[in-house]
Amino acid sequence: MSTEQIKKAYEDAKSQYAALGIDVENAINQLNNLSISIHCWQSDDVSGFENPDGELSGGIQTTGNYPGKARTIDELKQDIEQVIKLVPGKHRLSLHAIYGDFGGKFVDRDQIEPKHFQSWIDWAKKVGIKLDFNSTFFSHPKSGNYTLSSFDPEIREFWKNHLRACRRIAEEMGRQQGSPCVHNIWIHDGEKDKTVSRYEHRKLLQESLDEVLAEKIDSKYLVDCVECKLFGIGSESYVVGSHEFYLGYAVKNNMALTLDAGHFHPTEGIADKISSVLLFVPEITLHVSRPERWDSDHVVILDDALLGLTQELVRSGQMDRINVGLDFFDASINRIGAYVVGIRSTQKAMLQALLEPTAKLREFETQDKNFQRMAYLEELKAMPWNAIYNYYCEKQGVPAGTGYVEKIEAYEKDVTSKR
Ligand code: RNT
Ligand code: ZN
Repeated sequence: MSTEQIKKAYEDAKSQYAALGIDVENAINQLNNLSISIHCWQSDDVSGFENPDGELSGGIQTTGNYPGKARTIDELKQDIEQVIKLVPGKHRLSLHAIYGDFGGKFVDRDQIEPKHFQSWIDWAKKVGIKLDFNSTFFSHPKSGNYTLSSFDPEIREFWKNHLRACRRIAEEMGRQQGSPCVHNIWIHDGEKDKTVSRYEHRKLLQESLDEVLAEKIDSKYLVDCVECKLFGIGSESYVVGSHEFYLGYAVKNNMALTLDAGHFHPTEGIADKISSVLLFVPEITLHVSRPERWDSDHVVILDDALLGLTQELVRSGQMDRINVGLDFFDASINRIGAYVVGIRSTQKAMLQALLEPTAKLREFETQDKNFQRMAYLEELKAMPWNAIYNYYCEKQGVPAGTGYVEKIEAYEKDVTSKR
C-alpha cells in the first residue's frame, strides 16, 4: 500500500464516519493514549533467567518448538525493541520476577531485590517505555500445590517474603519511571481432584495477603492487583484464588482486580464483568488472551470476544481505571510475529470500539428502538475502520497493512534464526 492509497482510503473513511457523527481524529488520539502492557514471556516461552532450563510448573504450558526464542536478557530486549518498532503507540513492558538480571548467580525468590532489575529500569528509560511487574510463584521447588495458602508455615513464609520483595521491586520501578508500576499477583494454588479443605486454604491465602499487603506503599508508585482463575492443568477441581475469592478480596480491600480472558468457564467472557466490577473496585487490570476451548493462551486475534471486551471498556468511560495487559504465549510460531499480531489486533479492536456512535445507540435504546440499535451495530461491523488504523500506522512511521510481515521475516533471517 502506498502512502497515497493510505491517505485516500483514510479521507474516504473519515467522511463516512463523519456522517455518523464520529470524530475520527479524536478516536485516533484516544487509541494513541492506550499504553498496552506487553508481557515479556511470549519471547521465551515463560522460561525466565532464574533457571532457564528448569521445568515450567503451576499449570502453565507452552506447546511448540519454533526456533529463535530469547535465551538471554539482551536477546529479550532486542526482541522487544523490534516489536515496538512494528506497532504504533507507546507501550509498557510487563516483567515477571524470574526475568531479573541475576548476573549468572542463583538468587532465590525470597532474596530478589530492586538491584536485580536496575538494568531493566535503565534500559526501559533508554527505549522510552514503562515497566510493570509480576511476582512468580510457579516453576520453583517450593511451589507444589500450594504457596501462600499452604498448610506448611515455612512454605507460606517463603512466599510471603517473595511477595514482599516483589512489591519493593515494583515500587522502585514506579518511583524511577514516574508512573505507577502495576504489580500482578497470580498464584496457581489448588488441586487436581476433589479437595475437602477449601475454606481452610482460602482463609490462609487471605491471611497471607493481609499480612504482606499491610505494608502500605504509595499508589503513586505501586498498584497491586490480584488475578483470579477457575481452573488450571493440575488444578482442575480446586483453585484457591477463584473469582469469588479475589473479587471479595479486592472489594474488601479497595484494590485492583485482574481479569484474564481465559480464566472462566469456556463459554464465559470477561466483557460483561467490566461494568459490574468497575462499580466496586478502584482499578481493573486485563490479561487479554485467547482461550481456545480452555485457558490455552493462544495469540490474541480480532475475534468477537476481543471486540466485545473493548466495546465494554470504551462504553464504560472509565479507561483511566483500566490497565490493558497481554497474556499469551505460543511457542509454535515466530514469537515476534505473535507479539505484533496480538498487539495490533488489540489496538484494532479498541479502535473499532472508539469509532462507535455510542450516544446514538443509547438514544435508540432509551426510545425502545431495538431494531434500529441492531441495524446500526450490524452496519458498524463493515465500516472502514481499517483505513483509519493504517493511516495511524503510517503517521507513526510503522508499517501499515501486512507491511510488518516482511520486517519480521527479515529479523528472523538476520537475528532469531541464528540463535
Ligand atoms: C496463568 C495466569 C498468569 C500467567 C502469567 C505468566 O494462568 O494467566 O497471568 O499467565 O503470569
Ligand atoms: Zn493471566
